[in-house]
Amino acid sequence: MSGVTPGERLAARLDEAARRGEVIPQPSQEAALSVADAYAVQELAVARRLDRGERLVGVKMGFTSRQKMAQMGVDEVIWGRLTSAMLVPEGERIAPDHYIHPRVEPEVAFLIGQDLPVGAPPETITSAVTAVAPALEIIDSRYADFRFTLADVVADNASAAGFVLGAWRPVPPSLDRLGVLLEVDGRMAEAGATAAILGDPWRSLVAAAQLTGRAGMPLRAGWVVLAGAATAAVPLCPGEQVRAVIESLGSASVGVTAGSPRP
Ligand code: OOG
Ligand code: MG
Repeated sequence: MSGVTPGERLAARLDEAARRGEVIPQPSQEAALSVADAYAVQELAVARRLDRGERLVGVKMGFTSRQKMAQMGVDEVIWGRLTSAMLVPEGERIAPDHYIHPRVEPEVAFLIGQDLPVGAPPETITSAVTAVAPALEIIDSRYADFRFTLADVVADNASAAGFVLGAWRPVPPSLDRLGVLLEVDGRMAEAGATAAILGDPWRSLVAAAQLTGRAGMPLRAGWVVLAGAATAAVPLCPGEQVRAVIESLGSASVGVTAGSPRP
């Protein structure tokens, strides 16, 4: 016996797939995978990144909007881990060859100002937020055509690949009625509103604190929480410039270099 568990083996395959920009088969097609097991695989896969020197810098929420649930064919909110290597500086141009089939989506980001105890009440959770920012999330499923079950995508760290933060700003009085635009090369690709995020992005923040707390990973000072996409995601293609604009919060943008064609 090698002593390697099936969860560790799957975590290694997912981690390698992300590093190499290669797809792997959906785990659920090979063996039964519960959502709880999938979160354990996610933790193991991200631990490999941490072993290479990346730092945990926050969490991302997934499927907090009906648009995303419908686009991806799932019906439950999930979460994933953000690491330091995933942060793409605002305005940067990224190389497309690094990804498999990246997509981009507009999000609201929260900055956590203090460590949160497990089981903190919603008021404590919301008052720990010191700033908010418009954000872009780059997602890149390690499965062909972004096809997965809920457990598959949880194991794959909720398709996390990168994120871009616009300027942090003080917490506004409310966040639930802000218009959201996703622009590609200056043209509108998707439009929506922050209300699409569980009715109010604050609900997503509270859910993030509760879900991660229950998993023994409560939110910490300095962490970022991505509340989940306000619209469907769009493909991120070589040569493009993408911008998320959130009413009264500002914008976050990222470019993609022309890149080299895939072999
Ligand atoms: C999973 C990630 C979902 C969101 O904002 O809803 C997500 C996926 O769509 O592949 O990040
Ligand atoms: Mg997202």
